[in-house]
Amino acid sequence: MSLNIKYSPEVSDAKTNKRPLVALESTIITHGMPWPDNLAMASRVENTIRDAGVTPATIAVLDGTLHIGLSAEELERLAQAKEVAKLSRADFAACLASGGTGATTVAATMIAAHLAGIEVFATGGIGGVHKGAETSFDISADLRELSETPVTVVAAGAKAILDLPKTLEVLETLGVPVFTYGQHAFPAFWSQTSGLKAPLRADTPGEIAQAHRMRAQLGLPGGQLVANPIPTEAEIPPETLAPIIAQATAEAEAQDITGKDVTPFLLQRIFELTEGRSLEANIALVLNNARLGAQIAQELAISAP
Ligand code: PSU
Ligand code: MN
Repeated sequence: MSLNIKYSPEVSDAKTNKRPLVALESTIITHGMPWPDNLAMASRVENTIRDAGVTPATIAVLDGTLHIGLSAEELERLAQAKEVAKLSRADFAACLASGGTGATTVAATMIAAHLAGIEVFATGGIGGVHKGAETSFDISADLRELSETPVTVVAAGAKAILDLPKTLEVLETLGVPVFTYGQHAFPAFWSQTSGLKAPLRADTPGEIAQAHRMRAQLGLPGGQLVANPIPTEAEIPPETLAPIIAQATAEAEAQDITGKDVTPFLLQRIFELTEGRSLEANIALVLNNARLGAQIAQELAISAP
């Protein structure tokens, strides 16, 4: 059996004419936000990229076909779907082989983007090392993917539901370049700073594109993580979030939530406990990342090999 890939017309056109593209994940739509805000977010993100003169490619598996770019109808179907698989590196191929439908995480989106020749990908937050990982061993496959697959990922750092110092340590061990954009402090998703210093800093999209090209010239296989701080007006102070995160994490433990259910459970509880404020912030930061992703894609297009 062979892999079925379907490119949307706009993605196919951009590829033919060597115009810049930005990949987008779909787990953020199916498992990261509630309906109908998820669909509104996904369309706004795509339009933000189009407004910058770049083509968006939202990636998902629909009935065993890998879609690179979705139509408005396909996007809506996915946003409304109930029992969609959450696909990472481990289960991506099995879903395609069985004709299933699934949303791609950061890891699976990187694999698909690379296959489609797309070098940059914008999202909200990446998976990382969970709190208590020293006993649960819960470390997202996103981290290893960043060390393997040559795609530059723009995110707003990682959520404070994760153990951020350990996440940065693992990224360093795996040899993943971690840049913060326009500041030294590593951002914490809903908050501009986490109290940690990022290993690298970039102030222009051009620097990020050049570092991406230089890695390839060194023969290094992986990608890069660009941590772009949430815009000031959308930020939620860490003091406000700390007790909410503590509560959500305790509930996950009490209810024996494990494995790939952990992240969606925590996101949903934090949404409820902040009365929707976390969602507004999440949407603002994804749009901000889409803008930066589009700028990096334009710079990469100038230096395309
Ligand atoms: N973090 C977020 N929002 C998300 C996710 C993570 O702030 O939607 C999703 C992404 O798709 C990410 C995945 O790749 O969760 C990580 O899941 P896990 O921790 O199970 O690897
Ligand atoms: Mn996990």
